[in-house]
Amino acid sequence: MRFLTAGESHGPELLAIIEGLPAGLPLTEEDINPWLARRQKGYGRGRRMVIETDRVEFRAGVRAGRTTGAPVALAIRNADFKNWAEIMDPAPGNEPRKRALTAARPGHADLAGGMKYGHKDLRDVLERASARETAMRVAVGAVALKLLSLLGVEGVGYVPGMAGVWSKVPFSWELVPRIEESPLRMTDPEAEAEVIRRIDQAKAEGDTLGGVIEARFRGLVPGLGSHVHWDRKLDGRLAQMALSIPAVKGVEIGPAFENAMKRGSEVHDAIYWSPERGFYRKTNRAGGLEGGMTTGEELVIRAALKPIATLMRPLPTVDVVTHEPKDAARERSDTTAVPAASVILCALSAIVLAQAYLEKFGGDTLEEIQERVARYRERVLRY
Ligand code: EPS
Repeated sequence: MRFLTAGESHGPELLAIIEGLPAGLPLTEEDINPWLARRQKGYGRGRRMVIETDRVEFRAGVRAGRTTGAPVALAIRNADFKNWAEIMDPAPGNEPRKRALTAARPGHADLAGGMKYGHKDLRDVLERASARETAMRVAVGAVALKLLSLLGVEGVGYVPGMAGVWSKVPFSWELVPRIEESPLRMTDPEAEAEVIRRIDQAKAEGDTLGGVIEARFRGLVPGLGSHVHWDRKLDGRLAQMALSIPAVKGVEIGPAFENAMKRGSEVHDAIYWSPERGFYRKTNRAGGLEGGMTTGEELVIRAALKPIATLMRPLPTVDVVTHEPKDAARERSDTTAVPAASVILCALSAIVLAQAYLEKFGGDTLEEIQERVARYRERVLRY
């Protein structure tokens, strides 16, 4: 399964083509829209999220509620486009450019993208560098999550800590309804109240906040990915996907940075066997991956998000046209998008996992894949 996306933040719409999905996958727009809604939520978002109500539209590859095996084409309209139609018009003209951005924002793609592509209106960079693009990738991820759910796999994204405050309530699957209701996708109401206070304060001071996000998956078969070649190792593939989320600068599988400071005997997960469960672990400090493959335990992936680069009290920069010192551009933006990023991490990790399932069990129909997964589960239990 592969996919491409296109679309600018303030252009008419976001687009994707997914190729390689099996035929017979039950799929409606309502499988995708709740994930788009989750991604739009979160305390600390800006006014744009009031303008948008993201909804996916199928443009190809789905008939009568099922995939046909043909490429699936998706679209999400940008409601804000009506306010940007002239500025985003693809026709020649619009010179001198309205709302041109020349004061590159430190921490954003503006300067490197401008130098690389030769743009002097940095809007030509920011329109595609914008995290708006993640709306479409979450739609693709929701399709992957639908496929995974029919193979017995469930995923969730949440926020273990942000704005300098760690949750004191450890994750458990029983807390998922709480996470879904939380304005910050946190497990701990006390930590949440403190973070909300800090978001209000940062907003009032024209500043922004980052945090740590985590995605978990349960129900995975062991042996997804491979140890035999570097580019098939699942941890490497998950890390690339995680680091492709705007503002993500670090990633770990399980408590990797904590593990790094301990002895091996305190870190590795002892192996047990029972006739009902087959091979299993009582601990999961490996975060569900060994040797680039799933162990069958829960997969735990964490990522670090730097604070958003658009500051309302801007840092010094240099104008790319005049070369004069200037304050960095102020663009409407969010104070923080950490809760949304946790949904994005879950959806994007699901794409990698769905790809790994399709590689291992690939068939032309969902039924074929389900049969193969069931046979493999039996085999692994008897191993
Ligand atoms: C973003 C800036 C803001 C965010 C946007 C990401 O958009 P705008 O400039 O239109 O106010 O709201 O996020 C989204 C639109 C979204 O759907 O997540 C940026 O500069 O990356």
